[in-house]
Amino acid sequence: MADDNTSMPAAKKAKCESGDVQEARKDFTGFVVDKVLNEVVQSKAIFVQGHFKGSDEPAVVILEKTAFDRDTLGDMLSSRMELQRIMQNDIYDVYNGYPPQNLNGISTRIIYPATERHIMKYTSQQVYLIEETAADYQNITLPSITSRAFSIQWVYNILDKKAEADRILYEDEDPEIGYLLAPDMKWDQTQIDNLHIDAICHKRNIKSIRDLTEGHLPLLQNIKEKGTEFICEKYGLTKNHLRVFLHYQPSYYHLHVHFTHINFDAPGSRVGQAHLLSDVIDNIQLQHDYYQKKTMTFTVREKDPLFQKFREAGKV
Ligand code: G7M
Repeated sequence: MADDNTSMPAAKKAKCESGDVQEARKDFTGFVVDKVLNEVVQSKAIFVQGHFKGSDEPAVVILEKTAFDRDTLGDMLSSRMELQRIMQNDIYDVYNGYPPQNLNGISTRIIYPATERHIMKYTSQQVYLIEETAADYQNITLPSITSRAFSIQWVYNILDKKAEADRILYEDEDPEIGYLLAPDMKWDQTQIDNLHIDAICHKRNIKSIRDLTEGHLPLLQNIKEKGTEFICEKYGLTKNHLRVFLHYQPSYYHLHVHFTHINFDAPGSRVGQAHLLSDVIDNIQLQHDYYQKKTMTFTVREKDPLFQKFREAGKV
C-alpha cells in the first residue's frame, strides 16, 4: 500500500502543537533525529523519524533533492555559485557547487504528529506480492480497510476547500460525476517531466477499484476525458504523454486517479500497483461486475497491517 485512517484525534493533535513545535516547524530548530527509516539513493531521498523540541509525539520527515529547473539554470550558473575544487587534471575539473539558497531547495515533507502506521510506511522493509480473490477482499481486506486504513481527512479538506484551495487546478462540481484536479503532494510543479496531478472525486463512498461498477462509468469517463483535456491544454501536452491510473491497493480509500507524465517513472506506476484508467473503463464495459469478481494482485509491505492479516489467514 502506498500511504494512512489512523489519524490523531484533534484534541491530542492540538496538545502536541506547543509553541516550541510551531516555531520549530518553521526551520527545524531543536529538532532531534531519532532514526533513519529509509534512504533511496537513486531518488536522493531520506526518510527520518524524529521529534520536535517540546513534543513527545514523533514526526516523520521526508527530504528529497529536487530536479534541476531549466528556467533557473542560467541564473544558478551566472550568479555567485560557490565552487570548492575536488580535483583538477588537464582539462578536467571536479567541484562541489553551492548555489545560492533560493536556487538550492530540498523538497521537505513533514508528517506531524506521525502515527505508528506512518512510521511503518516509511520504514525500509520487504515487499510481497499478494493475490487477493473476491472472497479474500470481503473477508480480509475490507475489514482491514474499515478498521486500519490511513485517515482520508486530508482528502475531505481539499474537497471542502479547507486546505490546498489555492492549488486546485480544475473542478467539476457535479456530486455524481464531478471531481477536482490538484497537484499531488509529491510534485513540486517546477518540471513537466515529473508531472503528477490527482483527480479526487466528489462522491464519498467509493473506496477503491473494487467498488467500481458500470454505474461509475460516467464518472470515470469524465475524469479520463475532461481531466486529460484540461491537463494537456494547461501544460502543452498530448494525451499520449499522460499515464492515467489508479492504485490497488491505494493508500487512501477515497477514489482518486493519478495523472503522471509518461517520462516519469513514478514508483507507484509499477505492475502490482497501477491500473490504467482506460483498462479499468474497458474491463467494466466488458463485464459490469469485473472488479467485484477479479482476483487482484498487489504489492504490500511486510509491516503493513494488511500484510499481517493475509499472513494470519495463511494466504502468504
Ligand atoms: O493512490 P494512493 O492512495 O496510493 O496515492 C495517494 C496520493 O496522494 C499519493 O501520491 C500522495 O503523494 C498523495 N497525497 C497524500 N497526501 C497526504 C496528500 C495531501 O495532503 N495533499 C496532496 N495534494 N496529495 C497528497
